Amino acid sequence: MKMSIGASVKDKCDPVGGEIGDLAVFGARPAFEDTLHVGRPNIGNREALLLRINKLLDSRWLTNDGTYVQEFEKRVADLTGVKHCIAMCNATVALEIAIRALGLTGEVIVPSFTFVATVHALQWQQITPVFCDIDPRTHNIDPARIEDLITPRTTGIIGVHLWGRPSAINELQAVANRHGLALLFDAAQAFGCKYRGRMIGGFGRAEVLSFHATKFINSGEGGAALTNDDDLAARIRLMKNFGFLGYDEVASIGTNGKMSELSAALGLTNLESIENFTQVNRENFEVYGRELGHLPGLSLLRYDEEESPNYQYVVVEIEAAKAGITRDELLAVLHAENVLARRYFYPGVHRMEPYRSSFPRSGLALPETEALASRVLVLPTGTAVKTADIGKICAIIRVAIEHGAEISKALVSARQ
Ligand code: T4K
Repeated sequence: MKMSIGASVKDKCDPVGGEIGDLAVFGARPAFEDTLHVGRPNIGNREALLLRINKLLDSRWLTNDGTYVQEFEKRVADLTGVKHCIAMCNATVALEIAIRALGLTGEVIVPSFTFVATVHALQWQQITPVFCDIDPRTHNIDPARIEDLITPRTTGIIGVHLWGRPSAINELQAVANRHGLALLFDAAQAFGCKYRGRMIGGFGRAEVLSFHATKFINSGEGGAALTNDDDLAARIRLMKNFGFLGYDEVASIGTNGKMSELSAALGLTNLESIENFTQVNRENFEVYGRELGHLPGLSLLRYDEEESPNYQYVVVEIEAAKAGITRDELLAVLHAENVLARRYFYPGVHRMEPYRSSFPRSGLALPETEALASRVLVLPTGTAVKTADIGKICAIIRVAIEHGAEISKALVSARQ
């Protein structure tokens, strides 16, 4: 009996012998009534959170280095084994403050294949970002390409631990040492992860974490700078609180980068569920791995257990020539089914403003970044996504690839 894609994908998750007319992108009913997102927040124990919020309201102390922020900083410092954790309102401000406290000026080398905030944090301080290409195997900055980019104006390097997978830290540190450059890590996605047996947080001069709603552990909005350097920590602490040393005494320029007590309450509560979040993420990842393992032209980015991954991102690369369908066509198929997969970090920061206008030719030196930006797709995971949903998502992807050429042709003619 011939089964249609609609029946198989949408009801049975078994797309044998389907017809492309049953896909929502061609007008059929979407597989999901409610949209599935990348980055639905992981939520810990509600009662524990409400208890904390009640105490907070009773205390009438809502921000400015309250007890929850202090406790959150201590927990994060203990967990990462780093001497100082300075919690802040988000990772973007934490990056800006760390960059300023490190005294970076002139030019700083940074990957373009990252969330735009990494680069904006430099530009915001009037520092010129110098884009470095990535290693296509790791998606992280390629240390072998850095020395060619160093000029007399270069003061630092920012490595990003993308998807929670650590950068080539030793190699980056060696380049930084050779040239007297400060090394800073954007560890926004890497909370809980390790590099060669040591927790992310204590590498380089400082590392910055994000606790945004979409992150593995969230505090709604939130971030932190981590460092083992006492002086740097003191400068960062001052800067995130207007430069105040005490009542009426301002020691330096500063801003308002403080984390609120409400955010810290959420962060502390979610931290208590860290093992559960990791387990759910890992199980989701394994289901994706089993279901998508052997599709032509699709490869799933793997994690190394030794690096204690948080599995917060399920990242696939689509090679159109083998899959028969482009990444963007697959994205259109998924979006029509209400699966809001994302093209992180398309098209690369160098193709976003103001960088596109300032450095119109930078793409020429970023072939790996440009190629990768056209291949990557990030799929929904986290505690809000059910195993059955993942089965359905994978069934849609299987159908899309099994009928890749046909779907591609139909989409092209629909556009004409
Ligand atoms: N460096 C790196 C490497 C980063 O990845 C990030 C943040 C930063 C620095 C800066 O950190 P923060 O300053 O934000 O602390 C999201 C996040 O907003 C962003 O934090 C994150 N990286 C980036 C990878 O993803 P967008 O532009 O994709 O969209 P957004 O925030 O609207 O959320 C994505 C999806 O999540 C939506 O489809 C809906 C869902 N969502 C979102 C929120 C906020 C929810 O379901 N509930 C929510 O509360 O950036």
